[in-house]
Amino acid sequence: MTPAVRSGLLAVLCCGGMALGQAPGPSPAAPATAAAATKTVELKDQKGQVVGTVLLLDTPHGLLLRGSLTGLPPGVHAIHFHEIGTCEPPFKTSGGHFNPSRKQHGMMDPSGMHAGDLPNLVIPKNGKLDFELFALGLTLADGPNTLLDTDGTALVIHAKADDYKSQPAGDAGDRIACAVITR
Ligand SMILES: [Cu+2]
Repeated sequence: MTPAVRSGLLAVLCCGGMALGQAPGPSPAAPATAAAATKTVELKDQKGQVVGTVLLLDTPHGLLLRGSLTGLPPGVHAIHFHEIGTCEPPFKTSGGHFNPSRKQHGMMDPSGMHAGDLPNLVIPKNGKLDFELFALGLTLADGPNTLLDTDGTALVIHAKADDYKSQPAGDAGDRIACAVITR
């Protein structure tokens, strides 16, 4: 007589601890806030007279321009960044507009605009104007849109308004003031 063997089988379904994916710890170092690059440039007219200064201030999105003008003729005047950093009167040596991505001229052109295109300045009767402008995507730091490339760039003010659409430069007329932007 064999004692009945009761084989009790206890199946234990165990909810094994689910491995919790461990998220990587927070990055220990907060991003360093580098001091913004700035540069101040001097605008001169064709006689070599200083007619203004412009502070170029690098931001995460582009360049902020803070300018102060005296002695230029009143009215609406185009202002652009041009592709070469020389200002010999009549300032043709500064070349065409700064245009590293080979676009058409003008904010009104669907295939535009030049990186160096900016809105017009409106100079009052007394010739004094403080202004701020913003150039989206431009920088003083290294990269394709830097104003401080090997030959530099120039900031140029024209005799007439930019119509924002005529090729290649907005029908803005003569170049009446120029500032060299180089390292
Ligand atoms: Cu121009």
